[in-house]
Amino acid sequence: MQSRVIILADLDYFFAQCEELRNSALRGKPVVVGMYSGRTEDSGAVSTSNYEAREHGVKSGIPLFLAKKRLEGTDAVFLPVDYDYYQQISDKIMQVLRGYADAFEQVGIDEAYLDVTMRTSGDFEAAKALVQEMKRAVKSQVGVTFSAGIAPNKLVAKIASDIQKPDGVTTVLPGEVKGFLAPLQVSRLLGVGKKTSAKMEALGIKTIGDLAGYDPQRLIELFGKTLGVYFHNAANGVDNDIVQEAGEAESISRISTLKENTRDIAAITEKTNQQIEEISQELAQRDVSFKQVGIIAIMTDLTARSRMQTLEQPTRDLETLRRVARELFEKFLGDSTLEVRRVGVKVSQFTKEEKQQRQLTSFFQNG
Ligand code: DCP
Ligand code: CA
Ligand code: CA
Repeated sequence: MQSRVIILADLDYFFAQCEELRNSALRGKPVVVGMYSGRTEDSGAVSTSNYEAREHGVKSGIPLFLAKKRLEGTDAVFLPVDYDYYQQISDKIMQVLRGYADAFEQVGIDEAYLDVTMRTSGDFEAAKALVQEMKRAVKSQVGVTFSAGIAPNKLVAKIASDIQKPDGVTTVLPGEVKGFLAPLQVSRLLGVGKKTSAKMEALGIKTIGDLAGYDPQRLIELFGKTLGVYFHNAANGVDNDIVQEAGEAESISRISTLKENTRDIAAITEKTNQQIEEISQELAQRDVSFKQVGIIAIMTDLTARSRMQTLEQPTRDLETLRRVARELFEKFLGDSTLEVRRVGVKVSQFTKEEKQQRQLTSFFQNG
């Protein structure tokens, strides 16, 4: 399978840039947007600041009184957070960006992932040109700049977007992923906070490269299965998470009525195999694999029952789906005495497989 082309666009110094947008007299001056707690005149924290203010060590999260002190003697402007206004600007920008994506996923108020694999035919040079076009469009239609990362997956695109700011672009080609990540601090990875990075440092793991080379079995012992597997995959630049609109269907399912009420597994699987045929086509269209299979049965008394199974590995194999659905129905019929009226099949937990990269799951299976 060819590599995906994923963009993460992150708006520059967003709240402060919005303030500059509505009042151009602010441009060139240090601008600090603060969350005032109201206890005293200066109590509260910095929400964000523009790059002029950052030169004085003023950044998100520091106390406002400290920001005041650091900006003493400058023509700095302090403003309170106006969330509704930033939301309006964000909505406009997201609408523009959405037009450039095969699939679009907004994250928070100032970031969005774009899957542009199809429209660029998987070509990263085309993606770079596309980002320049997006930048021009957002600048001319809304008046705001953003920085972007272009990479084979969301994890790397996000980290790349942080490298050149403001108004920058960083591209990481599929073959460059490991080398790009290796020298970076582990704290760049989502989920590695102060506590975790301290724990890792005590183990001699400082960089993402250190983490990538660390024994995965040991990581699981230290951090548990879920986190251990995630850390290993993330450090190796493996991330199959798909770009998906929040609220977009995260499952594919079919349900239909049987010719007659029955407890006959052959009659049931005849119906579900038709459904599975359709589900399989949709999986191919969306280019996703699934990890979870569910069945549903509506009984003659109209109660609904469901059963679910999570697979060892994601798959899109038709035979596997047929087999698992059949097994679930066989078990289910053993648990009930009623006849079945309607049946359904559902697949969920979608991923996009990057076959060329070694997966921890297969790593364990092969020893
Ligand atoms: N924000 C906040 N408090 C924080 C961090 C962020 O209120 N501790 C708000 C203000 C930011 C917005 O969220 O403008 C987006 O956060 P980012 O982390 O993306 O930071 P900026 O967009 O401000 O700056 P950058 O140019 O580094 O992306
Ligand atoms: Ca930002
Ligand atoms: Ca952000």
